[in-house]
Amino acid sequence: MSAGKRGALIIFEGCDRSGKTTQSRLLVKHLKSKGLSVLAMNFPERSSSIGQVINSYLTNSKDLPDEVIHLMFSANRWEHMNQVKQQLLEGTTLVVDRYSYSGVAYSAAKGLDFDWCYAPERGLLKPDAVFYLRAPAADDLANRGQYGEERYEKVEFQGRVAKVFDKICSKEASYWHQLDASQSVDDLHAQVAGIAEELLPKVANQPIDKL
Ligand code: T5A
Ligand code: NA
Repeated sequence: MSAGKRGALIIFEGCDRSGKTTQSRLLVKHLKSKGLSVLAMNFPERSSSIGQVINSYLTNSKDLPDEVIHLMFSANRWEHMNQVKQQLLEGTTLVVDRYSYSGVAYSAAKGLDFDWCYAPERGLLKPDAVFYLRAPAADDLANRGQYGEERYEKVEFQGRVAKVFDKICSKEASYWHQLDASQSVDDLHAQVAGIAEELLPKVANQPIDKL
């Protein structure tokens, strides 16, 4: 990519086991094979001190009030924003497994107010594209590998999370791409790769927006 052209911020969102990690890895590999500068990231980023608290919460070894863990997930994104911005400006495309929308969806599904949940996300970098891997029914993903080991992996709760993602998807339709998560890995990847390849040259000269 030539100097002065920025990379794209591409997010994968969806319920637990919807295939985000699988698809983000395939997209990274695909874009690299085209000679592009691309990096994978994921939130929560569990290696920082905040990330370690989040990890102990998710693995059920630590309990925290809903509001507190919500703000920690948000802080975990904020602590990486300078680095993300710099990489985008250097021309690197970032493929990110979960972002602010997971933050809002999981907390709102617990009963916290939607606008309250969204407030700490304001000012974070706005994605150029969100791939929303949506399962046709809440229990479609429950038989996928290792479902049920972490805190939120319960069918009824995932159904509520999906409803919040659906609401955000209809509001943010201009850059959200809803894809059927029950398709094969290869079919999904073909759709994702096609959209991403069209997107990259389009955003290269656009300013980076904020949420
Ligand atoms: N969270 C996260 C918040 O509450 N607030 C926040 O702000 C954030 C960022 C951890 C939890 O944190 C919550 C949400 C989560 O509950 P995580 O680390 O992203 O978030 O969760 P993981 O457990 O790593 O990942 P997921 O469970 O979400 O799984 P993925 O990445 O969606 O799915 P993937 O690709 O690992 O695939 C799961 C299984 O399905 C198979 C795979 O081989 C694998 O076995 N599979 C398919 N099978 C059939 N057809 C397909 N198309 C398939 N694609 C994958
Ligand atoms: Na994942």
